[in-house]
Amino acid sequence: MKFVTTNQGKVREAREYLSDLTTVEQFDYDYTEIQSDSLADIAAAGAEEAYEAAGGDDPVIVDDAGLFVEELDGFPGPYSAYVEDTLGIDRVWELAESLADRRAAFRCTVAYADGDVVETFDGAVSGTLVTPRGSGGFGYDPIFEHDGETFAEMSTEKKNALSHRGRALAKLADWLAENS
Ligand code: ITT
Ligand code: NA
Repeated sequence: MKFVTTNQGKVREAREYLSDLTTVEQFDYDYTEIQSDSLADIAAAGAEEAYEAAGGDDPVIVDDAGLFVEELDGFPGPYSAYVEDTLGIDRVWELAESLADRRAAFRCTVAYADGDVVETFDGAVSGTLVTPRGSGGFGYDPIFEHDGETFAEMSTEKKNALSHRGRALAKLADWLAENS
């Protein structure tokens, strides 16, 4: 299976999760992200496009994810990559520090396409925004704390066992086991 993404961190996590079922090869391609509030709609449209772009032979997955801050009505959500690229997580933390309520969630939709079907699998995890800590993971991991540890302080195994992506990949793994 091909994981169509520009993000190696996502691939590392998916490999760890799916290695018993299938190989996961990165196809480094920036699929078109449609403008939508729904990660599932973005991922499903992306998977269809990515399947063709990747050659139309192997099944593909794409993963659209974001950080949803409670007090900001879910912002940056689907715009998380743009916010990370323009501000960086240190400045996101400076903004979050001024909030009374620092609860947030990571959400993710993994979409699978094989030329016949498109299936989507959602995952979410709640946490709190904190001063950056840790050097593992990627993206917003250093400022996202769950149960006393930031995601950047956890091993990949531990993050996968708890994370939005791990939960979505677990659903994909169950579906693959039943349908392929
Ligand atoms: P793609 O090529 O797969 O799109 P991307 O990094 O642009 O890679 P998204 O469009 O899904 O990914 O944007 C997600 C944003 O949320 C981006 O800023 C990521 O760094 C961040 N993000 C996603 N999953 C994360 C995780 O598990 N931990 C920390 N940050 C995460
Ligand atoms: Na992207």
